[in-house]
Amino acid sequence: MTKTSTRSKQQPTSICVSDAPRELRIGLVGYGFMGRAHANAVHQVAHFFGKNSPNRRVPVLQAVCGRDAEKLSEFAKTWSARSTETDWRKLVARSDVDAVDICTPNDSHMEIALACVKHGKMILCEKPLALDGKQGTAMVRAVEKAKLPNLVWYNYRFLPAVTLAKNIVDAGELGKVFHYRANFLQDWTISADLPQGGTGLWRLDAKVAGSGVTGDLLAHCIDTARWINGDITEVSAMTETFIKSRVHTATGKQQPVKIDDACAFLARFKNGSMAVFESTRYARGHKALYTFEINGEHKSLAWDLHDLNRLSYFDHSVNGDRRGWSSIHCTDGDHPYAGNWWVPGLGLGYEHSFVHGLHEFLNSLESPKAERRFADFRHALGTQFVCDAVLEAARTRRWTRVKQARV
Ligand code: SOE
Repeated sequence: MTKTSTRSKQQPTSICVSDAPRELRIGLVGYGFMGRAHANAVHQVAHFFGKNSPNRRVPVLQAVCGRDAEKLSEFAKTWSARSTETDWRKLVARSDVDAVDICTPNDSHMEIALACVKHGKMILCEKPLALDGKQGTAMVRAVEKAKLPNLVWYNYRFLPAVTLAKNIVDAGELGKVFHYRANFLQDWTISADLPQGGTGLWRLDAKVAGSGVTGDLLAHCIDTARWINGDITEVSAMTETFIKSRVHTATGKQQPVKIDDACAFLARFKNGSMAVFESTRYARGHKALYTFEINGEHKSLAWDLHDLNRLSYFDHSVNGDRRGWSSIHCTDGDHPYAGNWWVPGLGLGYEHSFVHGLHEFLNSLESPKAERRFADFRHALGTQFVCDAVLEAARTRRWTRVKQARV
């Protein structure tokens, strides 16, 4: 807060340190694609959200951790990190770190998260929560027992058009919901020459990733679906691995590919609605086509990541001669998050979803009893259980009950 001196009106203004917002000192583990997305959110959020809130904590990039010292130093310079560590165990133990942001491949989430709990750190964890529900359960038990604030970065819910869809459904405007459908289509693994393992390509290595498109892409669709339309109770699924072996970057040898390259599943929700989900990395021409549609008695809604500021909206109550799909450009002050940014009509992008997610986390620190808009570990465990059930259903070729996240 800026204060004018009482001694003389001519004196310059000064910052009263005791009134300055308390920092939330974040230690970022991992400096890849997600490290950049999160670091950007850390720097942006206080510029656009929570400015008038006296108890609001202001995140700072206290430390960043990665194994390659050269890349780490480059990252730290680019993103103005205050310090670096090459061993995540040291970062987690530091007394000047309040929260740890885990941006590493999936096989390390549990170990790092459990160490954070031991050191009393808040945790922000990349999705999916863990390799499987068993690991996820241990993580939920630990953070909840220690009462540590926790978040999983399911980011797409925080795009204004997606949040608007949630708000419309929560207001009961759709009436009874009949259908939910979602796709997440990519094409980047079609070449058989692509190896498995290493930067980015760990996503093709089942030991590191846990699963293929199910945990990487469908997990996003499942998170959004459960957030908007409630719990999923049972699933039936098929998966395919089109390229059965790839060179592993660690060994230089051809090794079997154990991830699902593509997955399609049917689901039933607790509210009686039914769903179709599909994801693949073999849909030539599609880079990251995440779409969903929800059909209710009175209204339908549809969204498309490639046109992310728009929500398609159909309202059956409109007179028959004017009835049709409209396209809401969610960039006005009335739309979720949009009013904090630019003037109406100017769109937001992918990176803003992370800024909004961090904003929601900071809100929850300020008002712990307020409704949570982000996926905490428990919600993410529910998503993990759906992923587990999908993989199990594909393996057994049977309808499979989804375990609910009551630990
Ligand atoms: C995979 O290509 C990927 O980067 C996912 O890991 C992200 O979670 C998704 O948002 C975009 O695609």
